[in-house]
Amino acid sequence: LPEVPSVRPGPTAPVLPPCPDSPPGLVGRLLIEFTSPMPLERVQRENPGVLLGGRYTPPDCTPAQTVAVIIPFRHREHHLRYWLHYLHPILRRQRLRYGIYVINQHGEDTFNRAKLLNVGFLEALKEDAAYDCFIFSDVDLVPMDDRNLYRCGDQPRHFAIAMDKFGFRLPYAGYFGGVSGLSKAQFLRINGFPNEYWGWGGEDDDIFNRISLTGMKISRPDIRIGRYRMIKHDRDKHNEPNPQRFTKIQNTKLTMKRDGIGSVRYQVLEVSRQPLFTNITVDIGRPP
Ligand code: UDH
Repeated sequence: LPEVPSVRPGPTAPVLPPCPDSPPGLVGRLLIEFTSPMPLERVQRENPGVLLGGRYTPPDCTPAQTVAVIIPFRHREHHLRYWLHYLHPILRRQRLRYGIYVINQHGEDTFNRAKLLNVGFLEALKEDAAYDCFIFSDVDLVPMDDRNLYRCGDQPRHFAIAMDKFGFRLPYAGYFGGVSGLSKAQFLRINGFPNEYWGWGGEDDDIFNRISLTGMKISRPDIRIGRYRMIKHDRDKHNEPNPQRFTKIQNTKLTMKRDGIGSVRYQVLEVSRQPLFTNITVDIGRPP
């Protein structure tokens, strides 16, 4: 007979206290630069507490939320290394329970940021149904202050409000680009993000419209805290400005019911759990 290991009731695991609202040990303003080389081995070595797939849970407290960070991606490995290098320690200091999902668009057809974010929402939930907060972050944006907490609140949150490339100001009142966060309920309430913005631009304004049209308001950090450095880059191939974006954002009210998380079609080609993130390569099709 196979030996059955005897399970003895051991000492019960200690119940950790809830994580504090303002995490102790934040450092505030950070020095962010993108000149020193950043090999992935170094980033791995410096983040030993991160589990396979880029998962982390604070060892000393129980967080109120479980956060999925979703990154739209194609051919930006160099940016991703800086992002991981800076963000893992920040998210750890913020005492978040989180996972990092890089949603990699397969092939060379026109890029579609918002559709990739929809895929990230669904695929993260397939991995862990506990995710209740979704942070959507471009791969080239690093916060300059760790008091900019990557959490969800009672309204959708815009984090990247003061980027260096815009002179550390909001470029316009309805700007919702770069880094944003919605709870699961908020995301579903707006039917997720549009799938029909191919190429650069407009999708963030459409998301802003969805939020306003459902009666929600954007919440933002203090302008001194919501500062970001963007890794300088040229325009990518196959992500040209979308000439339809100006008319499309006029029609959110009509399109948001049929185009969103309820209608997204895609095919996952590979899920690969890396030491610091989960890579999901996906075929999202091409513009009609
Ligand atoms: N992204 C990729 N690969 C691509 C295109 C976009 O990963 O080929 C992702 C990435 O996360 C990026 C985000 O989509 O951060 C937004 O795309 P973007 O960085 O191209 O958009 P942004 O508005 O820049 O930051 C537009 C081009 C600016 C050219 C300026 C030349 N001086």
